[in-house]
Amino acid sequence: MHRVGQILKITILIVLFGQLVQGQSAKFNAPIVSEELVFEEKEGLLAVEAEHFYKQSKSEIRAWYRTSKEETPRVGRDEDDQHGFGASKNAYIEILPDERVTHADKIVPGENFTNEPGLMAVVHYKVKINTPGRYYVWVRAFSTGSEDNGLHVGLNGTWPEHGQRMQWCDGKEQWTWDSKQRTKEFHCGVPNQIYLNIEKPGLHEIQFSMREDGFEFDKFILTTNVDYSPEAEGPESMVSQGISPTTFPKVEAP
Ligand SMILES: [Ca+2]
Ligand SMILES: [Ca+2]
Ligand SMILES: [Ca+2]
Repeated sequence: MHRVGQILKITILIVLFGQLVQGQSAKFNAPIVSEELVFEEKEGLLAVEAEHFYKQSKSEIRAWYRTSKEETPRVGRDEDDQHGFGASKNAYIEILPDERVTHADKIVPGENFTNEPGLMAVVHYKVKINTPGRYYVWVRAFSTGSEDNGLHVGLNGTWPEHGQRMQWCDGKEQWTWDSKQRTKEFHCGVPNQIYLNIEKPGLHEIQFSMREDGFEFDKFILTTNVDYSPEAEGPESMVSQGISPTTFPKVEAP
């Protein structure tokens, strides 16, 4: 009887601990900025931290989870280390679980991959555009193997052709800026083909959606300059209205 009691006690503790961890992980997919927060473009340049989305949608099968010094989501399979070190503002978001880790793992469209934009794991950002025009989109990503390196970008709920299939081949094992579109001919992507045409000044919404699970997303930039190329953590983001979120604690080098 005594042993049964002990086993029961341990079982209850394990279940409670599991729920605690799960509960905390679930929290890491909640927005940390309010719906009132709007980022602003100035002189043809806009920068936004990926972790500053105000909303997620289509997150039933895959969702974005935040990682920072004190926050490590545990949501199913995720085999690589965390990469908070070197991330802009010491935080990033990742699509989890990551079920397709290597080329050997089977592609399951609608689950671990989707070539269709806007279908799965969408993050939304509010921005104020002062200068209408064509904006080239740059994203800072971290990929460890041959996978986890595709994303889609859209505008005001639409997913134009030139926001589809952003692709990274260079810069493995480090935070890497890129702006290339994967095509049939060029699997590693073509430069200057990822852009959004923003025709009117004012409030707009930028969305990103999953192409590959396990994608790690630090920050994005919109620029009207076709020759622009971001360096290091990129420019600071500017706020048009609302309160800027607080910065996460610095992450030491692994
Ligand atoms: Ca991962
Ligand atoms: Ca993956
Ligand atoms: Ca970041």
